[in-house]
Amino acid sequence: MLPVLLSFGSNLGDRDATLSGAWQILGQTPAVETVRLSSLYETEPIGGPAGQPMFLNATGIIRTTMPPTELLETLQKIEADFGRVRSERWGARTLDIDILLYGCQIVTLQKLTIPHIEMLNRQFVLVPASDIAGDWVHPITKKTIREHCVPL
Ligand code: A4P
Ligand code: MG
Repeated sequence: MLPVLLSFGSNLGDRDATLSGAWQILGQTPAVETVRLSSLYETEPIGGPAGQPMFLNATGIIRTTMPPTELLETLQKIEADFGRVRSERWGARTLDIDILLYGCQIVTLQKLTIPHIEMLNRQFVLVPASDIAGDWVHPITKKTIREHCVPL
């Protein structure tokens, strides 16, 4: 079982229910053990079209025996299950789950880059990650998440 740091984001629908529901489903997934979920943070949208609703962001530590690509597929299935609401924007995604860190492994595949390429540039990732994984060392920079999480 390797520890994996995940990020969760939602800015459509019942964001709270989506994030806690996704965490619960992960806990019921074979080969996955949920360890700890951060607090939920309401954050200004970064990038994307203007006028987007606020995000709710969190990070979570799981442990899994799944290899990275299989975990990605599992997470994408959970996104699909939770991430779609029936509204005029039918099909809009309400849940994004990214793999931030997978133990201390570095993965560079076309469909999967670990550590997540943008994680160090994003306060909405680093702040919740510091909550639960402050001592985790980024395998490329060799610095801890806490060291990367510089208050603005
Ligand atoms: N992919 C590659 N590496 C990874 C990885 N480590 N984890 C690929 C997960 N996926 C990874 O992602 C597109 C593709 O990235 C996947 O098919 C996978 O093969 P996606 O989630 O389907 O699509 P996306 O949302 O367009 O891309 P991405 O990269 O998840 O979006 P971003 O860049 O993360 O932006 N502002 C705030 N405040 N909070 C947010 O959560 N999120 C975004 C989404 C923008 N602004 C935000 C937030
Ligand atoms: Mg994603």
